[in-house]
Amino acid sequence: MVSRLVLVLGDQLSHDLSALRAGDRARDLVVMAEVMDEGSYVPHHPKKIALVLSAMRHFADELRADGWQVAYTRLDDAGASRSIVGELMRRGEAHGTSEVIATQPGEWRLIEALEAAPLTVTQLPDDRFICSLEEFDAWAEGRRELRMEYFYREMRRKTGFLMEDGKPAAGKWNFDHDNRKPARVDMLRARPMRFAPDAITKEVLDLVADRFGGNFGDLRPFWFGVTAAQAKRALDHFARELLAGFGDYQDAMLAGDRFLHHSVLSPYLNIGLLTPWEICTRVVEEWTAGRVPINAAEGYVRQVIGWREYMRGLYFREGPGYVRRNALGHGRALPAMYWGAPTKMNCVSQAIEQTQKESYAHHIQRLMVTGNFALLAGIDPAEVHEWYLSVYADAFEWVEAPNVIGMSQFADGGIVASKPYVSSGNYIAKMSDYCASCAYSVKAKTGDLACPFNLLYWDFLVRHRDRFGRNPRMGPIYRTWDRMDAERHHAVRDGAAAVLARLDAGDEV
Ligand code: DLZ
Ligand code: SF4
Repeated sequence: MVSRLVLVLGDQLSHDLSALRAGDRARDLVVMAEVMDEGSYVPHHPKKIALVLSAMRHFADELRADGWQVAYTRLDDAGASRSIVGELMRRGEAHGTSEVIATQPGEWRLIEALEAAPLTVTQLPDDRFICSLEEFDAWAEGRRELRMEYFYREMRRKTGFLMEDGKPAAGKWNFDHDNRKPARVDMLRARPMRFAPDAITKEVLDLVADRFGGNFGDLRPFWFGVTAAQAKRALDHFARELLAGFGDYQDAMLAGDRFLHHSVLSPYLNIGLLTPWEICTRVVEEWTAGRVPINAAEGYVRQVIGWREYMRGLYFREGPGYVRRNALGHGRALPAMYWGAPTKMNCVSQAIEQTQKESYAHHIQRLMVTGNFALLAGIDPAEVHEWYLSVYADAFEWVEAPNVIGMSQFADGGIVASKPYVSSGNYIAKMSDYCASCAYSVKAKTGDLACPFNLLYWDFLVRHRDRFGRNPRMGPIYRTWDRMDAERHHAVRDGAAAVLARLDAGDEV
């Protein structure tokens, strides 16, 4: 006899999940379900689907070994329904209960589905985060501006990470200024740890190839870890081999090196195989032992306890309508190159090719290449949001939407970012080796060879002058434009119009 169902979703694979803590091994039944609705609400990258499904199957085995009864639905099970709620109802009917304990999902869509279900569902807070939603709201309440930096300092104080006698370690809160170095190709640089697929993963890979083989993205080779033990090994490897250079090179991009010093731990963290405490404890340990510089440890800890938690707080604070915001009124369709069609822009081509192969690109590729281009070209932010949610293995809406709608596309009108993250080709030229082998010239500001980022940058600023012209941080940029002569103005705007017309016609850019 089962008294309640305990729901565990594909990104809730943590043994100390609030729903599991509230459940009773002796009387409750854990429900885990591979369902088509979750596999297809956006066209997920096949690697992302395989990661989630294989990690779910491994986690279910761990729960059984830990004494839980688990009702696990495989995607190809006969008689299974399409949705999480459908599976809860089916299991409930079979076991004579309509009571469900869940941990609040990371997406409004599912929260609302659970609320509307004809079941008695208790949604417990997801406390696998440093900051609770109540705590975030209390921090945000009454502030004119929500600045990540101040939130981050609160989280440093709360956790004690990199704190000495109540003060920030090494005398400063933030060492970002040191973290902007370009990088050189280094054949000896370590790579993120790779894992060979075991029998469970191999079975999942066949299933995903069969059901989702038409989605954008390469399924194989598949090398992600799929258990907490593997994720821990990947963390340890990162801390020992790569962390030291993480700070210096975190914004660098190289055609021949997809990962540089990035940890690629976000897919594990965001499905629950690692906790923020575990990661930060390990990173701080390396700094305390004198093995990594402060700018590396601080930069990494800031991403985890600062930025990531701040994104989550905002997503839930802003409500379900956030993903539909479009403050700049952008409506252009997402160009086919985002789904792998050819482009002559080497930076975009490199970022998208590695996205296709790895289901991963690092933050500057996402923000300053694909995100920057979409914003400059005036792409509909809802389409941009859906693309990022689809293609990245670490993308779940609570973290992806504020990064894309807010930070990258300025579609929330300035809640996350105080000014739009736009740049000409100069930034990409400085931080990468992409421009050297590009069909365009980053030095050319006008003319047929001009880098499209150079043309679209000014065109964007002029189009949106009403909104940004009075922003004190953007004044100098507009003054630079005003100093250019009329001929240059025409050449830039005509060049930009030609690029946009090619995009609209579906021609290669
Ligand atoms: C992303 C994903 C995929 C592809 N498949 C499943 C699934 O079959 N079953 C499941 O429980 N969860 C899956 N997920 C993760 C959910 O989409 C995720 O829990 C919600 O989007 C909330 O973040
Ligand atoms: Fe990208 Fe422009 Fe550089 Fe080409 S020249 S790689 S389009 S920034």
